[in-house]
Amino acid sequence: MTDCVFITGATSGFGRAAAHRFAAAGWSLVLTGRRLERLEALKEELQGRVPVHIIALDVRDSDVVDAAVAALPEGFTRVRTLLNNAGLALAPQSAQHTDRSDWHTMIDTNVTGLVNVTHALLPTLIDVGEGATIVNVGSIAGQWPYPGSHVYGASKAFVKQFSYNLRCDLLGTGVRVTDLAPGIAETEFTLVRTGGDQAASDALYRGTTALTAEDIAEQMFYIATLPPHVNFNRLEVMPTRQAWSAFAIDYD
Ligand code: NDP
Ligand code: 8X3
Repeated sequence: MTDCVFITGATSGFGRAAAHRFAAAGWSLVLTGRRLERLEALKEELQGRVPVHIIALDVRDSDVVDAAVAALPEGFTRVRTLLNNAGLALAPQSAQHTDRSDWHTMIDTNVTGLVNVTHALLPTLIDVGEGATIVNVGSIAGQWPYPGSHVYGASKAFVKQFSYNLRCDLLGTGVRVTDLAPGIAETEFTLVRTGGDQAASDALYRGTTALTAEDIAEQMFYIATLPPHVNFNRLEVMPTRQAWSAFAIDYD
């Protein structure tokens, strides 16, 4: 039986690139996201090479997630790697100028959605045991503060600590957990964050060299195919052309 990867947020960016990377290595794919047309197009592209099962779902809905996992068809039930990748940032302005609903959407997606999928797939991953892998997509924003990160960065700090805590509880099961924490990467992320402002997204990436979705997909694949006795607890990766900034000081 081929290895099987379950990818959330496969309709764009890292998740879509990961679908291609794991397909290239012959893995069976369970691809999820809300946009069915994109899932269908991806399935069309990849199903000649590997088995592909698509599920249009919103990770925020635990009942839907549980039902989707319970209904995985034969050939897709032995999930060996979970890529908890679905997520988003909203409201790049300062906290005091944001809508509370945007905060809720980030928490519901990046925190609640991620734990929903994890909870649904944990019994399977534990059953697979040695070599099973959970890659939780965190962010440099979960470690380092910056203006406009407010709830987004806090949600990714949750991802980091949840990953570490899972490691404690899963000790002895063989299941690995990694907080993969990228820096700036060019995907649809900034388009979503800015409410569809293509010019703002283009401006952020123009004139520098951001990470690509393929860079992150390669790291996901690397983490998932390490020898079973090796666990990366956290992998933080920035492009060479990104670093930290100075402390801000409020002068008179
Ligand atoms: P994209 O916007 O390109 O992709 C985000 C994916 O998440 C889409 O496939 C989207 O699918 C899915 N998604 C969003 N909300 C939901 C939901 N409620 N239910 C199901 N799926 C959902 O961004 P990236 O590929 O860049 O982002 C992937 C992850 O990487 C995110 O967790 C992000 O926070 C993180 N990240 C991104 C960085 C970057 O600079 N790009 C850096 C660090 C971390 P759909 O809309 O079809 O549901
Ligand atoms: C997204 C990366 O640099 O915008 O998680 O925080 S960054």
